[in-house]
Amino acid sequence: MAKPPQSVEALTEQYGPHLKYVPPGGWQGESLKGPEKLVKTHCCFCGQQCGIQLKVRDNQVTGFEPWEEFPFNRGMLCPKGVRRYMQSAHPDRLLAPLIRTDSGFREAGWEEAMSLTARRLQEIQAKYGKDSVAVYGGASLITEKSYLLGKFARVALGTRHIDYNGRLCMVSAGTAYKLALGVDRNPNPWEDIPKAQVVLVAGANVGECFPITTDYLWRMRDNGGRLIVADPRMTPITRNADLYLPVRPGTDTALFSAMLHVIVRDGLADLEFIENHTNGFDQVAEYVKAWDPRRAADVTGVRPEDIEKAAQWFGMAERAMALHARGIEHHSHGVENCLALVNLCLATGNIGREGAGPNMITGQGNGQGGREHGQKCDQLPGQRHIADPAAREHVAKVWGITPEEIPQAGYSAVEIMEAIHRGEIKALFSMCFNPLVSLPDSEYTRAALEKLEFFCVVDFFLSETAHHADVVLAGSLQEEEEGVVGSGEGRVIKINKAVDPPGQARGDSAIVVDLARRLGKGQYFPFESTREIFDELREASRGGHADYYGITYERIEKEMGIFWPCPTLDHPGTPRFFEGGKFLHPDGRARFLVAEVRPSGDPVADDFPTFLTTGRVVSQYLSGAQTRRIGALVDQYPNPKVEVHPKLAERHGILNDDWVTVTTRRSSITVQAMVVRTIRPDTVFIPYHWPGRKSANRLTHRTLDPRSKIPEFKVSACRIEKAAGPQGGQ
Ligand SMILES: Nc1nc2c(c(=O)[nH]1)N[C@H]1C(S)=C(S)[C@@H](COP(=O)(O)OP(=O)(O)OC[C@H]3O[C@@H](n4cnc5c(=O)[nH]c(N)nc54)[C@H](O)[C@@H]3O)O[C@H]1N2
Ligand SMILES: Nc1nc2c(c(=O)[nH]1)N[C@H]1C(S)=C(S)[C@@H](COP(=O)(O)OP(=O)(O)OC[C@H]3O[C@@H](n4cnc5c(=O)[nH]c(N)nc54)[C@H](O)[C@@H]3O)O[C@H]1N2
Ligand code: SF4
Ligand SMILES: [Mo]
Repeated sequence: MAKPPQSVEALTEQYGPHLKYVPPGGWQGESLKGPEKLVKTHCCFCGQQCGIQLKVRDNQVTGFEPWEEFPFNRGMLCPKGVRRYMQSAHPDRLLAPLIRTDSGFREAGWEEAMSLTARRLQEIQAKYGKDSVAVYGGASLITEKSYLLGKFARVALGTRHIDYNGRLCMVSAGTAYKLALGVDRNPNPWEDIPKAQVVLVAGANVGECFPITTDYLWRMRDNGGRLIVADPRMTPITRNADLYLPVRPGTDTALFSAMLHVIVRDGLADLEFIENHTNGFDQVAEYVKAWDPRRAADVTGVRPEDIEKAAQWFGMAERAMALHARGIEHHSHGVENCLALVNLCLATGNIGREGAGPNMITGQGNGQGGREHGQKCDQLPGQRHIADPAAREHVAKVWGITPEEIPQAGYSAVEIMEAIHRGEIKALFSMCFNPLVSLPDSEYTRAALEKLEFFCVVDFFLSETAHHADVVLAGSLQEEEEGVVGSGEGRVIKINKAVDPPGQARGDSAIVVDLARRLGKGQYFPFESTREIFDELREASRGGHADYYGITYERIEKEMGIFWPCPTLDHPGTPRFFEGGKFLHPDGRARFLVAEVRPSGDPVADDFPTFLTTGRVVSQYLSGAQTRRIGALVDQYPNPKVEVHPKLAERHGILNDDWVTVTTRRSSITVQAMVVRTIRPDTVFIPYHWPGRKSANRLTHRTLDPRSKIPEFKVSACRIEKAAGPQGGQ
């Protein structure tokens, strides 16, 4: 179907200044008359998954109450959590399916939209083969939906290609942990943090992105522990840090290698632990010999004496933890960065004990659960590998098909875009992903979306990506279907249904099941509820690393969540991994792997001399599709700004609030300056929550980590110059 061109201007116009809405019943639902009830559930935003009680009246979420008993956050919430209820009854909510016409979208009935979708997918597969259709999932979806999508792609469509937005998120850490420790999960429950004597926070803006974790860090410090922060920016927690390492973007492997160098040199390594529980130490020790703190200081910009101090604190502590997030993971060597940090913990015996271990801080709401049960391109449920014959056999049996019928591994998220450009993939079914804003090099993404012969999006808002769809199916908010999510800790918790989808909107899982039936595969999709999907997932995960068999909805509610693996109904769950030095590789040992220091994919040069790094601010969430619609959050940070150090600003004659054009090898955007002393003078930072002309991802590049396939969002080469005013008027 011909698509009317979507200009950057049109999208900026539509999604630029955000409105201050008042929903039909008023924000507090003042005019609603029905009885009020409270529903215990979790925040729909980040991976902390705070417990919250939603206030419900007349099938509308009208507010919230804290849920003091939920152990993780004990009633605390951040600015996003306290506003999430404002999505319910939002005027932008999609209430019926939309079909593209030559003059824009028109509303359609479900019968028409679904039969069109099924027909187009079938026609395209008949013409170009099964693998010409790809599926995108998302880690904001409850685990049942992510399991269902994996099965839908492989059984209903029979395509190899399914991947999800978590590919832009925790995959470098997941890949590294799997390689080194044998499993993709955090070793420690969060209650371990206050027990650590030293915590190294590397590339995580805990204050703005994981606000509730700051409470755990402060308790650690109240107990006498020390906080070390490695970040090119002095993020809010740095004010209370004992040591700050202002690392140059893209150089963490050198920093951690030098720390290990000092630890080995000074005899701080735990040789007994290394001998009894690990392999490969000698090669790593040999590699880091060349990385003395002076050499690392040249590369990282961190003073050698600070590297020495960090290493000594970490090496001498009885209990040390490393917490890391996307700052060290969003790199073309993100896996190396994480391996280098894991090596530090293994070398000092800091793992498998209270208050000791490396831990990735999971980002997305269901970042953990969403990466365990098959919506990744190379994965089957239970965190099994799709190429493993035993895994294929087990899952095929649960699905009622033969192992040969399960397709092999397909492309990852960015690779799917590349395959669309090559003409290999012709149709895309996308649920819970806004790639036009979130993928690097957004002009490339836009061109790919325009090339598709058929594109179907399931969302509750008309995201920027959905503007390019042929069919938009009105799906559900988190509070509109019951299910489970896995929090960053590895705790499986229960999302309770608070309201029905409004208008003609439907539950996401009902949409997928309906589509599978229309594709002639109804016998494999007999589900009438998410509970039935969960029960099948339990069987499918049985015996895998992420074994959910012993977890039931009832147990979760009674026990305030259960940590996987939980293989039997009377198993207590597994909050802490690797106790007693038992790792999940077949020989039970952890692996030291050499983490080579490698350059970034978009090197600085004379014409692009400054590092650009991108990330988040506290009041916005991801692509902003949700938070840019919540007036009270928009007010806190209405437009992206570029953080510039006073020295760099002075060199370019830039004052606070001046307009600045930031240019990379791809494109340029013009935003206002925020002149701050809290960033390295060779680096600028732009948050990425906006589309169109305000999109940081117009600037970023598509270099991927070869193993995790994560894009390098954290380092681009750029130049900045003062601009006369906003580009084309903003
Ligand atoms: N408010 C808010 N909270 C969120 C989200 C959100 O969108 N908004 N998203 C959630 C999700 S999905 C995620 S993944 C997490 C992300 O959470 P974080 O990873 O904490 O957030 P980012 O802002 O992406 O980047 C973290 C830090 O990395 C630093 N950094 C940049 N380059 C480097 C580098 O080369 N080395 C080091 N050591 N640090 C570097 C940045 O300065 C930044 O302070 O947040 C979750 N929580
Ligand atoms: N430059 C730069 N780019 C980045 C990053 C960065 O640091 N810098 N960070 C990356 C990271 S860590 C992440 S996680 C990605 C996130 O990137 P995205 O996943 O694209 O971001 P979201 O905003 O979560 O988009 C999800 C879409 O799904 C919809 N949605 C949410 N929940 C549901 C649901 O339950 N059902 C349905 N049907 N739809 C739903 C939302 O309305 C939204 O339109 O961005 C990445 N992009
Ligand atoms: S910290 Fe995360 S889960 Fe908790 S309220 Fe904020 S956004 Fe929601
Ligand atoms: Mo993320």
